[in-house]
Amino acid sequence: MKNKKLLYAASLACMLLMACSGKPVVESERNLKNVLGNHFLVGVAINHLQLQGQDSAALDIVKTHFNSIVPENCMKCMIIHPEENVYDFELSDRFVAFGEENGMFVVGHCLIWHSQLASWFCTDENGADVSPEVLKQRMKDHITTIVKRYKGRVHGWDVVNEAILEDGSYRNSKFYQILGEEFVPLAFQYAYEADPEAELYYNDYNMHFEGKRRAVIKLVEDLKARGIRIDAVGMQGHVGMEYPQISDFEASIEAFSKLNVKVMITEFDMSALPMVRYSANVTDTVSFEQSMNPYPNELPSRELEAWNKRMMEFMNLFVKHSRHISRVTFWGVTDGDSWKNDFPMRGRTDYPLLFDRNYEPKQFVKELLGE
Ligand code: 9MR
Repeated sequence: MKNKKLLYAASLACMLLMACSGKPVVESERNLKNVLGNHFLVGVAINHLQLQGQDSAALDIVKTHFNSIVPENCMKCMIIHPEENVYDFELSDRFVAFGEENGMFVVGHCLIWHSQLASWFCTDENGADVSPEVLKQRMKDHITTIVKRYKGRVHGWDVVNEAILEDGSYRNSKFYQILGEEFVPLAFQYAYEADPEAELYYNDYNMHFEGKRRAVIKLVEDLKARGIRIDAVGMQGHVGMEYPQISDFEASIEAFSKLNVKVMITEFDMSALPMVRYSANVTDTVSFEQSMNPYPNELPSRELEAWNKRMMEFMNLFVKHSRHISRVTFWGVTDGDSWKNDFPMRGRTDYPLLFDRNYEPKQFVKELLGE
């Protein structure tokens, strides 16, 4: 309740600020980026359809409510760098241009990730693993080419994504197998050299697990001790109705806040469906079961109310820690866009985002806007 009041007070202060600055407060300015903008950037992931001009209604929402964007898929290795000497910048160019045209804080996602990695990246012509030297060179070429292309235009990069497991051990990815833990500092160093002005982030899901929390703290401390730039820890936040406990999530925000880096909530969505898996690792899938898809037509009002309430609890948590949290990004615009409809079980109907399938704001958004 106290936090809720805080949120309203903040939004009121924001309105007052605008009024005092001489800028008229018109109806169209009651949007998320104005209401939350004095706490943190309000971001959203942009998908292929939007970039290809096939979903202008979603783009209108993006322009109205958000001041930061991240590409949901188009900068992933498989898409942007499908073969060793082939880059495909078509969609990423459009993505960056859209951010620039709309004066947004543009985030690049993601430079080094075990998943959606083009098959050539870690193997030689016989399919065997490349040597550490070759992999370092490939990482350097990949990072340098992409980061330099958007130098000064992409403001922050998810440099390394999902390198650590819940128990705190390193994921046994090809990068880890060939280079050991060293692939992380190398990636950050290459990114820094390509654009010394860009912010650089480590990004992961399930950051509320104690083991992962500890390992990420160590990762950040080690980079800093070696004088390697890291600006933020990105907590993805693919959460559900039953997980995680907000107190566990908060413990990680607090722990990362003490590291002298920013904290960012980078991929927030909240599944309204029964929990199947808490992992956000894209290969952790299970086969479809009707009983796990209880709301194929609409989310019943009781469940919707519970979803709105829990979203507000998370938002209040972010506002409470906004001295350290510099950005909160949602992983898609409408429920229809969400990867959660197909993960971890393909073919479910989920309701994890701020706008429904008719592009209407959920009650959570209306409340934030004071409606
Ligand atoms: O939402 C993304 C989905 O459309 C893709 O199919 C999938 C694989 O590339 O990646 C999803 O986004 C992931 C993000 O890039 C990294 N963190 C976990 C996200 C959900 O899997």
